[in-house]
Amino acid sequence: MFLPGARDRDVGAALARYQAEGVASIGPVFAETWLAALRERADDLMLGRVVHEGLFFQHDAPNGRYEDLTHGEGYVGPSLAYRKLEKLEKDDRFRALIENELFERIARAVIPGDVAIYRAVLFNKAAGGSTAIPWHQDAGRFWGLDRDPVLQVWTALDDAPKDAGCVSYVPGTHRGGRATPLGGVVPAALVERDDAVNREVHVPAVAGEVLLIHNHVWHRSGPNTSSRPRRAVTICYMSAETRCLRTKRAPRSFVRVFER
Ligand SMILES: O=C(O)CCC(=O)C(=O)O
Repeated sequence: MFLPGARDRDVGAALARYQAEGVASIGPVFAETWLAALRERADDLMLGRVVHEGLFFQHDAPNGRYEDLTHGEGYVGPSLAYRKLEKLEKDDRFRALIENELFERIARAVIPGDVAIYRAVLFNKAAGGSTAIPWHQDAGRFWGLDRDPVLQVWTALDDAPKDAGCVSYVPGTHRGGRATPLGGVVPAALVERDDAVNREVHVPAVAGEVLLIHNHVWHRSGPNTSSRPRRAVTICYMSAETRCLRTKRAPRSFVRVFER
């Protein structure tokens, strides 16, 4: 799974940067054979060649506009233009990624006690199209939890240069907490007030590179204008004590991944 030495890499400096800036790279971590296996599985899931009950799918909007995405349609047939797949923990290969020893070490350095995941997501940007993701935070009432998670571990399965829609962020914004109580998309007025576009830092990544992303940092990603797919997996780790507050349906319980 790992590049030589990567499993035991010292991540102290990256953790300090993540705490200070809100995003930090720990560099390329995964070997090409493992990345190829994950890319193959991502495509097999989108094409319906591997099926897991309960996997969440959201297809890209035909016009590539975030505002025009449809919600609740799920799997709409074989296509490599799904924007997002969730519940990757149902898949054995992605489960192995979620539970790898390096990610465990990182999660335990940030999160006291037993660790669960809020979500494990494929963010897919099909070649020559796809949807830009606007400035957002991954927290707030929208997430329906009794506390906000703080750690997302993002892995590039393909090279993700700027023209393929790399992640970008506004350094330090995580220290301001939630931009709105609701969370999610940061309202345009706040983006303008805080001059986000001029403070934006792009984080082009190579295949196998891993980023630590604080849930409160303002981040976004552009469309993929390149001729290659851009697939990435993000895993949100949190304390296993985190409770779901939703009342309209039965509260969610979260998959525990690292227990003492
Ligand atoms: O991979 C991307 O394009 C965006 C990732 C992201 O926004 C997230 O993990 O919340």
